[in-house]
Amino acid sequence: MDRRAFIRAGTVGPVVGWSALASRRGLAQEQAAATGAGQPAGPAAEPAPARIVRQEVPQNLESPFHLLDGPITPVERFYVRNHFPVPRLDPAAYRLRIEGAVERPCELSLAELRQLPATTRTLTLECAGNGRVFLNPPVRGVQWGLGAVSTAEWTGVPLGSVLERVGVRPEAVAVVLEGADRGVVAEPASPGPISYARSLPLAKARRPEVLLAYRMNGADLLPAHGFPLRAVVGGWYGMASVKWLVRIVVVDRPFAGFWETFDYSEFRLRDGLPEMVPITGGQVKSAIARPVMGEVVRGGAEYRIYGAAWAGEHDVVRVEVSTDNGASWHVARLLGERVPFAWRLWEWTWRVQRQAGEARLLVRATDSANRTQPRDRDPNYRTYSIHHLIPTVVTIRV
Ligand SMILES: Nc1nc2c(c(=O)[nH]1)N[C@H]1C(S)=C(S)[C@@H](COP(=O)(O)O)O[C@H]1N2
Ligand SMILES: [Mo]
Repeated sequence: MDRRAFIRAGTVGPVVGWSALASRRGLAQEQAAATGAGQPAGPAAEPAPARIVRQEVPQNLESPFHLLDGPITPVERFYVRNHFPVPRLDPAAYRLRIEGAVERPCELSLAELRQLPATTRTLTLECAGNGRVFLNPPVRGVQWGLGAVSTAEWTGVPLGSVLERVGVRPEAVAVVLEGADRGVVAEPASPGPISYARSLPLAKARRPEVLLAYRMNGADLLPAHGFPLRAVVGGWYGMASVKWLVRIVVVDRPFAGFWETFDYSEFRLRDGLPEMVPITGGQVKSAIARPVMGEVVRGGAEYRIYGAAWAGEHDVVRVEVSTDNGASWHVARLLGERVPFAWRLWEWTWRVQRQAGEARLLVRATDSANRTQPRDRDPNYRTYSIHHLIPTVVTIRV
C-alpha cells in the first residue's frame, strides 16, 4: 500500500471514534511517516525518523512502537521523557553526593563509581503516562501513543551496594534520588524552580534490579538519557529512574516530594475513601506492534500479529489476541526467554477471513501475580498507568 493509501486508511472510514482520535493527534500520520508508508524499509523507502517528537522543549520523544524488532531497543529509538532542559554535566567535575541518615556521607567521582563492582541487566522502562493519547476525553500531559516504553541493557552499580558502602543508619526508611535538571513547573505550580527528584522505600532501593547506571546498550549514556549517571529502577514506572543523578539523600521518614504527590500519583481506595499514593510498580500491559492502526491486510492470507507484553515487577505468563473485538481469544506464543523486569515479545498468526471489512484487534496479558489487563479504564489512575485494552483497527481487503 502506498503512503497516501495508508494515511487514508488511518483517517477515514467507519471506525470514526478511534480513527478520529488518532488523526486528531496526528498519530496515524506519524506512524505512516515513521514506517515509510507501511512498507518494509528498503532502498526506495523514505528515511524513517528514529523517534516521534511529542514535545520540542523540553524534549519528549516517543519510540516508534511498530518498529519493534527485538527485545532490546536501539538507543536511537529509545523514548525520551524530560521535564526540564537536558543539563550538560562535565564528567571530570561530576560528583555523586550521598548524605542523610548514613554513617559515612561522601562524594563519589565517576572514576570511583566505575571502579565499584558493576552488573549489566536488561530492564524495561515505561513512562507512567504512556498511552495518554488514547484517553477520551483528552487530558493534559504529553500525548504519548504506544511508544513511551523501551528496553535496554543497563550497566552500572547496584544502588544497594553503594548504600552498603556508606552505611545506612537504622532509622532510615527511604532513599531520595535527585537529578541535576531544574525548572519551574506551571501546572500544578511548583514553589519556584525545583529539581527532579523521586524516592524509593529502602527495601526497593536495596533490590538487585535497582542500578546506578552509566552505560546503556554497551555505550556511555547519552545526555538525553542521564549522562553521566542515572538510576534505573527495574519493575517501576520510569519516573523513579532519575537521570543526571547528583545527590542521594537517605531519609528517616517517607518523602512526600513534588514528583510523588502533585505529579506521578494516583488514587487508591481505602475503606471506600480515595487516598493519593505515589505511582510505583508497573501494571500488566501488552501492545500490538504490527499491524498498525489503519493498516490494510489481505483477506485469506496469513498475518503475523506481534508485539510486546510487560508486567512491572511480575512476569508475563499469558498473552491472548482477539481479532473480533474480544468475542473470542487465542493464546499467543511468547518469544525468547523470561527476563525479569523486561518485556516479553509475542506473536500469533492470524488466518484473515476472506471477507472485506474491518477488524478490531485486541491483545491482553496476564502476569504471575494473576493480574489481567482490564477491558476498560480505571479512573483511579488519573492520567497514568494506562493499561486497558486499546483496539488496533485494520481494514481487510479481498
Ligand atoms: N532528572 C530527571 N530524571 C528523570 C526524568 C526527568 O525529567 N528528570 N524523567 C523521568 C521519567 S517521567 C521517565 S519516564 C524516565 C524516562 O527515561 P528516558 O528518557 O531515558 O527514556 O526518566 C525519568 N527520570
Ligand atoms: Mo515518565
